Amino acid sequence: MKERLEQLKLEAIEKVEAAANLKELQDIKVAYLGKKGPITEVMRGMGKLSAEERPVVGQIVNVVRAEITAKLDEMVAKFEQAEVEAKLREETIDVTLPGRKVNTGNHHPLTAVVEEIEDLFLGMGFTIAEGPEVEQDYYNFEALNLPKGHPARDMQDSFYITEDILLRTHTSPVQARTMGKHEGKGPVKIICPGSVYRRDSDDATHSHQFMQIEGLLVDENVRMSDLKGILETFAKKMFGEERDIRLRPSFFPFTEPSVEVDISCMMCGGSGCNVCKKTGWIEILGAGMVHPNVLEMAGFDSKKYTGFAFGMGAERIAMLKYGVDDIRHFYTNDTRFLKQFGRV
Ligand code: 2U9
Repeated sequence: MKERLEQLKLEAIEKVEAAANLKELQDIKVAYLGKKGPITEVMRGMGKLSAEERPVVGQIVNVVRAEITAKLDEMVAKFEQAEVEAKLREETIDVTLPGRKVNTGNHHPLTAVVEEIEDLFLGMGFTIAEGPEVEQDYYNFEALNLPKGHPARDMQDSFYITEDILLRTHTSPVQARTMGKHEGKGPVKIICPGSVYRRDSDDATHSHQFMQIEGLLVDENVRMSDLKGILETFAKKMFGEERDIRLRPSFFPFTEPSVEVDISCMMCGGSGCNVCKKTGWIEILGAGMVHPNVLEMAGFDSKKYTGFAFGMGAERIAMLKYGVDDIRHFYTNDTRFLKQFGRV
């Protein structure tokens, strides 16, 4: 029996040492030390031994069990340690790795330009006025000296919703509404940014929806020279101090006299290039002195009050400022285009 136990011990220890993982160790433990194992079987047979033999064999069984258990514990500890080490290796943080890029996003170039223009005029004492994009015919046309039948309010150019309601074709109705609220008392000094809608075919320079920024100053003694000074300041701040402006006669129903305003070419400095079509000048906006009819319709005494107004397309300004060659880039949301502008 003693030899049998010795044999079992050696066999078990050999298997424990050859085990490849914790699962195999557990199986060996059950196989040798479990209730159905050979050692338990030996212990069961001890009843048949003599009184002298029993404590001797019992002692040997205890030693064999203890040695197998010790070997098992040693190997379990080894595997557990190896497992911990592997896990630590796997979860090691390489503090020298570069961090993940955080996408912060940026303003849409059009938003950036509109905000820049707003800031510029706020700095010159203007306030921002807004109004509805779905507008009454009266404010969009009539109040701006464009009576029914006037060629400039051609049905072809406007999105009508009913006979009297349309999508505004310019932000001028905001000025008309604001003047009405002043009840004939100046000053009115506002800029009106916002979306406008025209039944145009979209191409590189036209869009059926675009952003306008218009301005209006109505007070006593407002002169054309005030308009020129304000627009010159705007042009220099927006396109560089070395820019000049020039005013060319034009016609708008709501202003008299009316002008178109050119800026000296920011590409060639005025010597002539492809951008300015060899003229040295680029048109950036329209303007004029508010027509007396418009003042009167808004409740202002045109003998006491005069005013100037101007209007520009924000896309055109952004295209000139950033060298964008197609207005549709602003609406197609191609991130390759939008990302170029960074946080402006
Ligand atoms: C009131 C009185 C007068 C606004 C004006 C222009 C000239 C003008 C165009 C520029 C390019 C429109 O976006 S565009 O196509 N605008 O040329 N706008 S004066 O005059 C007003 C507005 C409101 C009560």
